Amino acid sequence: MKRQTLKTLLTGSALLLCALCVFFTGCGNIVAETTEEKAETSSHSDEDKLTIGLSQVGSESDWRMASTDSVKAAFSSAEGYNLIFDDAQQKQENQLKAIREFIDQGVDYIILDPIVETGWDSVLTEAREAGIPVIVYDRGIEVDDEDLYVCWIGSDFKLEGERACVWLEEFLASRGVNRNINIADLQGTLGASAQIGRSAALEEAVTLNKNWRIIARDSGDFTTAKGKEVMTEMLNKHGRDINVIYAENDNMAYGAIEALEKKGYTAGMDIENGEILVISFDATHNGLELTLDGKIAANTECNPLYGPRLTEIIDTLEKGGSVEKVTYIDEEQFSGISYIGTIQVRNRPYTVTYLTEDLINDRQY
Ligand code: GYE
Repeated sequence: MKRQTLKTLLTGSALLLCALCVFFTGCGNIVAETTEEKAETSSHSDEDKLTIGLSQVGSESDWRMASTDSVKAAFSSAEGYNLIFDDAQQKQENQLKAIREFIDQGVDYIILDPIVETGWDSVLTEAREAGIPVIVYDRGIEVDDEDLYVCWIGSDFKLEGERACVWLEEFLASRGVNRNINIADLQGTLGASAQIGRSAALEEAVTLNKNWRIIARDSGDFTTAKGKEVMTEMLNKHGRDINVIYAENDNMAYGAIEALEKKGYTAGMDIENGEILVISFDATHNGLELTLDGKIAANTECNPLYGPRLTEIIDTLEKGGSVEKVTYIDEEQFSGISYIGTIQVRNRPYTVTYLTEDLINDRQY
């Protein structure tokens, strides 16, 4: 009886144990299911999101930071994107690596702001083989097969340079300056389309204006620090012989101004009295403040707000629409002087906006 009871008890316990096991396993299953379900739900909503691999040049300038802020805001998770952002620190090899990683990750789109124009054929062929569309923006690329990318949207950098040079011609004419003009060209990253276009426009202008000469030319890599360093070397060599600094972006202009002020020179428009006239590009907030002060004579805008333009392209593609292969964006030009209101470039008028503090504060970057 006792044995029987024990047996019954044991059997009962075993049954209870089994029941508990079943229950807990069940529970386990329920827990697992719930987690799985959850994972599925969130991966579902993640799946709804487009995954974008974006290869950014670096963080070398104010312009670049504004551009990064713009794309990050536009491709936010709240807007329905899963953005994989890579900062290449101004090295093309880092961009090539990032693009290959995007391909491995199977992103939906690759967006590229290329540091330099050449060297993209192989990696873009790999992207095409993986069936991933590539959108290029800001700086451009040179590839054998234009079908390697869907489209490019960016600035006409040569036109920016032409506008800057025509402004200088008009300014010198308005002041009756007839002397030889010695120019120091502070170039951007060599091989970048922003550098190629802006430098080419200056070369052309020097050919057209017989009394203009480029007496110094070197790359400041679009940064303040390098701009200052290169300008210091140029001033050591040429000193007051330099009349005009053609800085191919605002950050190099800041560096150049710091360098010349350190040596006791003045950045300004009175060339006849030894001031050094600075021309710049980008029209960022600080660049425009210096333009309002007259330390930068004219500042030709390069608009960095690419986020909304890129999401619009992707929206169109997602809806099965087609996009323009090449799109140039409209840009402005600013100066702290009021009397050059319009210039003629490529046979059409371009406005030069007379700056005010309010205008600077109303801008988005
Ligand atoms: O002018 C400069 C930046 O690619 C247009 O790159 C851009 C240039 C811009 O570093 O500030």
